[in-house]
Amino acid sequence: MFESLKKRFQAVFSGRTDSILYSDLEPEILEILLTADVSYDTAQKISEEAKKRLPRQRKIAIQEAREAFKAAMTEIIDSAGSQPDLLSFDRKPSVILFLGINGTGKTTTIAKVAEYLKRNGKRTVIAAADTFRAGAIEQLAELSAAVGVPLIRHAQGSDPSAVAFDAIEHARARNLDFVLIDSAGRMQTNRNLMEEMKKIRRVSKPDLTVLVLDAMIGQDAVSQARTFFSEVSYDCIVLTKMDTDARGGAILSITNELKKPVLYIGVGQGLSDLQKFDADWYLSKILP
Ligand SMILES: Nc1nc2c(ncn2[C@@H]2O[C@H](COP(=O)(O)OP(=O)(O)O)[C@@H](O)[C@H]2O)c(=O)[nH]1
Ligand SMILES: [Mg+2]
Repeated sequence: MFESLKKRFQAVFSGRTDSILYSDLEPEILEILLTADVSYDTAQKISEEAKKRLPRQRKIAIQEAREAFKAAMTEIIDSAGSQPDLLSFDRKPSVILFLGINGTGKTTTIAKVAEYLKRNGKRTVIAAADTFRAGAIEQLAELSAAVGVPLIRHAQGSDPSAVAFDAIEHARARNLDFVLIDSAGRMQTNRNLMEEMKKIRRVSKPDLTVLVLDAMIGQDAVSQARTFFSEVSYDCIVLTKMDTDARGGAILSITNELKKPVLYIGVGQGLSDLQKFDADWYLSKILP
């Protein structure tokens, strides 16, 4: 993952023995960030944070510049707040609502999270509340069967909030730990769908609302999150498809601009291809 990004940082930070001024490195660093899908504002912010940590006029060793740059990126990621820990949720049932545009990986992520919870001894039910798209309910039926967790489903076209409500009732009656609610992808222009999403939230009163974003769309993920979800709040983000040729910078723009922590990253299509996002792991992947 992110090999090309690491290679480019390697060219800046490795094999240099002379001391330098940070300002001499700055244009190159900014360019690398921009080509890795970091937004202009976020790239500037990272550079400013790095400069704050370094002397202005004095030349420094390259290692010192690297440390300041790394600390700047850590600061950006940390500024989004800390991640929730699902295993410490103790309300029964805890309700998690998943939102996102069609195709970002919502349904797959729900199956992965259900699998993760099951592996950790938690009992879960899934609500097939994407009743809008043909095939969505069947897809979830297959996935929930593969994981081995129950699915609450109604007919296609029925009220998604009613599905969510039934799943919560199902969990209450059986003392289950989690309800995971799928939802239909949103069209910005479709007011009904926006209202539907608000209604699901109102009815299900989620303990956690997760926005699923696709890393392949890079910088657009941030504007998508802004425009589509300006009316419905969410707590944290899952960034999917990090295993594809995603250039890796989206994490920095998302945390800096949306100020929501990344909870998980999707690293493949399989049920176990979900990783808890870890800033140290990420930085070790992109920096030499
Ligand atoms: N490579 C890869 N593919 C993924 C990942 N997450 C989801 N997908 C694929 O993306 C496509 C859309 O996923 P789906 O869960 O149906 O998206 P939804 O419309 O948001 O529910 C499917 O082909 C998934 O297998 C991921 O982390 N990596
Ligand atoms: Mg879906």
